[in-house]
Parts: sequence; C-alpha cells; structure tokens
Amino acid sequence: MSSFNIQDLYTDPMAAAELAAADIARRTGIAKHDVALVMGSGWVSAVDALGTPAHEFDAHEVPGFFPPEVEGHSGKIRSYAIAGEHGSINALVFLGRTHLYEGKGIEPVVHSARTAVKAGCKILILTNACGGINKEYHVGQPVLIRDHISLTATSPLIGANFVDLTDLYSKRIRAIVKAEDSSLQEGVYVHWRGPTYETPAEILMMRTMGADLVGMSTVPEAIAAHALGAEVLGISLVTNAAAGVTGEKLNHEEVIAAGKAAADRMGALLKGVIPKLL
Ligand code: 8IG
Repeated sequence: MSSFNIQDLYTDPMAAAELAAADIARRTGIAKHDVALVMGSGWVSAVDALGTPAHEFDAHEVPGFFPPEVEGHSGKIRSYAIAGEHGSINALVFLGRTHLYEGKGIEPVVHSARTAVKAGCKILILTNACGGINKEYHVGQPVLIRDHISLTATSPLIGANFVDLTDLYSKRIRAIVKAEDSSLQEGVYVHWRGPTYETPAEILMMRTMGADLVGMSTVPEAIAAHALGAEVLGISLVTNAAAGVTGEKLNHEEVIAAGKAAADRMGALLKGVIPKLL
C-alpha cells in the first residue's frame, strides 16, 4: 500500500475504497464481510457486547483513513464473526468516523461506508449521538432514523447521478429492529454541518420542518452506501436536548456520559439484531 497517497482519496474515491477493502481483506483473511457498523460518539463501548473481535487494527493504517480527532472515537477497525440465524456473519466495525466539520471535505466522511460496501457488506448500520428536537425524547433514548433532512448543502455524489432516497433507511431492517425492541421510536434526523451546535431559533426551524433529531454525521454515509446498493440502518442515541429545548447549555462531556450510560442497552440491541439481518 506504500504507493497510496491520501490525495488519491480525492482524485478517485471509489478506487481508494476498493484499495481499502482489499487491504482489509488481506489483514483479516476474510475475502467478504457481510455487515458493517460505524460506531459514533458514545457507541464505542456498546460494541463490547459483540464479544471478542477476530481482528483489530488502526484505521489510519488502511488506505484513505485519517487519524481520529474527536474524544470517544478510537479510530480502530475490527472484524467479528457472529453466529447468525442463517449462518456465520462477518461484521466489519469502524470505531469512530470523520465528520464534515473537520474540514477535510466529503470524501473522508464517506470513505468507511464505501469501503464497507466494496468489502462486500450489503448492510450498513450507522450509529450516532445526537440532540433531541422532539420534546417527547429524553436523554439516553435510542431512536431509529426513519428519514432525514440535509442542511449541509453537500452530497458525496458527483455528476448526473439522480439516486432515489425514498427508502434510504430500510423499512425491512427497521421492522427487524422494532421486533427486537418494540419501545423504539422512529424519527427524522437533520444533518447539520457543525462544529457549532444550533441556535434555539435554528432548532425551532428544524422542529417546524418536521425534524426530531439533529446531529453532525450519518447522512452522507447513508447516501454513499445506498448509492452503491447497500441497505442502511441508522440509530441515533439522544444524548442532549437540542438548543433551547430545556434552556440548558450543550456540552460534549454530557454527550460522552449519556453514551456510556446507554452502552449496555445499545450493545444488547445490536447483538440481538445482527443475527437476524441476513
Ligand atoms: I451528541 O444538539 C450531539 N450532536 N447538530 N446538535 C447537533 N449535533 C449534535 C447535537 C446537537 N448533540
């Protein structure tokens, strides 16, 4: 891989994803993974529920991946062999992600998603921590993403590629997850570039538009994976009330603490759902 330069991610992102997938296949000895998970803020310890990984390595050793910048994102890639209902499932897990607010452009943001699909994954599970716009939500509550609103004015796709997004967050997979935990709610997630949180006026605008959740991730990855033919599940963990909802100020420590508190429930949910996906 010594011939790969990070600039190559920008000139040919699909080729970079193929290189990364080949590198992961070489490191793990697994030619084809089945399901991928991207673990966002607060979700990293939930992955412990999946047991002992068969392989683990630093993401930035793989072509196209940068070192992590956000606390709570450890920057590892793991491979797990999970007993599924119809045979063994190879799960590829990305601990952490790149965000639009890091200023590296859209390509690094979607590199995990594209790499996962090129590695063979037909299903991508995207997790995140987010702010709750819907006043019925409480901190520590997981919510399935039913649909999204993009407020970033960017897309990972280039060219006359008019991809349909009517079933972006797979109904089929949402039904499986709700059968596992019937208390789960569904909501509309707004993608906000950040790194600032919203103003109270912006949260009022989002609620008026029909949004329930707001965060700084997930949407570009969902679009990139869907455009390559993968099914997408998005799960948000509400780790703070959005600006103006309670009158409290927002801080990153609150987010990390809420993630830690909910990790066991989130881990059990993932462990219960993955065997049923394929
Ligand atoms: I965690 O309230 C988390 N991420 N945009 N707004 C936005 N992103 C978030 C928030 C929030 N909480």
